[in-house]
Parts: sequence; structure tokens; C-alpha cells
Amino acid sequence: MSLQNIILLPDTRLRQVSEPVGMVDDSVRKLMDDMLETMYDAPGIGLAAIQIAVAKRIVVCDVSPRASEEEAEGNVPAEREPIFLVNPEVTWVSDEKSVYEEGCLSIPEFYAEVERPARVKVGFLNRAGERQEIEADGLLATCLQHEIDHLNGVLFIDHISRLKRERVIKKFEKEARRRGD
Ligand code: GNR
Ligand code: NI
Repeated sequence: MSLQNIILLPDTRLRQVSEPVGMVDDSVRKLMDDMLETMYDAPGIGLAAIQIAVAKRIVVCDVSPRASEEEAEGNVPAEREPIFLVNPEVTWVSDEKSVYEEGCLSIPEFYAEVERPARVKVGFLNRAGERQEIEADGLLATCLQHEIDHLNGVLFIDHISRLKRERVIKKFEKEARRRGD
């Protein structure tokens, strides 16, 4: 497994629409393993392949408590419950909404409240390439919607006010210029 670099706003690749995966083979599973390691290291609760500059419709997530935290010596190991999703699609959303304070590993240290459907059903191919559907609520529902947005070039800042969005984009453009990229 290897840690990958996470691309940041205003990298235009974050606006690309990712391509469907034809077959879940060992190269796809290797990519998912690299994504999961990169996500836990960050730490984060979800990651879309485009965040490591791979424009394929692949998502990993793990919203289990403390899964991404370092295990302190003598502590019970954190229970990791990763989910691997290839070509995920939202097949149903609830009318009920919920609001979460969201963040994004590609927009570090910026957080804002986003309203989304409280529950969703998502169809996808699992690690074995089999069709699967999950019904999610709570943080997982929000995380899956945030990740599927990434596959379509959509960022959580697209769901906040234009004033706040333009302010955060300017800040990251300035930071990128300062770094010289
Ligand atoms: O680590 C992450 N936390 C988070 C918190 C609230 C809503 C969505 C997320 S996803 C984010 C990781 C990320 O950027 N995934 O694309
Ligand atoms: Ni994100």
C-alpha cells in the first residue's frame, strides 16, 4: 500500500467528471487500498479517487468512531469498517433533510454547514465486483453524498452561499500562488 498526495482547491482536476470503472480487478482493488490508507492517514472519513488525481468513479469511506485516529498504546484498537464503492449512484433520497458541518480534505481547515437529504440509498459495485445497495442515514448518508458529488466535479462549497464560496476560493488561490503552484 502507498500513501498518495491529496490535491487541493483550486486544482481544476477537482472539477472533472470521473469515468465509470469497467471491471473491478486487482488494479482497482490496489487503488482502493491506497485511497483507504491515504484517507486514514489524513485523517478523513471518506475519499474519492479524483482527490488523488485519478478520475475514476471510486469512493472509500469509514465513518466508524475513531477509525481514523491513532491507536494510543494500551488502548483497544479502533474498529475499522471501511466501505469500498465502485460506480456508486444515489437511487433514492428521503424528503427529510439534515444539516452537518462538512469539511473536505481538498479544502483543508474550512468547515461549513450543508443541508442534504437525511437518508439515501446508494447502488454500487463492491470490492468483489458484485452489485450491492446500502441504505444510509446520519453521517454516512452525508459522507456518501459528499463523495458522489466529487465524482461529478461538485464540491461541498457549491452548496453554501456564493459569498462564502468566493471567499474560500480566493483564500486557496492566494495560498497556491504563495506556494508557487
Ligand atoms: O473527512 C471528511 N469529513 C467530512 C465531514 C463531514 C462531511 C463530509 C466529510 S468528507 C471528508 C473527507 C473528504 O474530503 N472526502 O471527500
Ligand atoms: Ni471531500
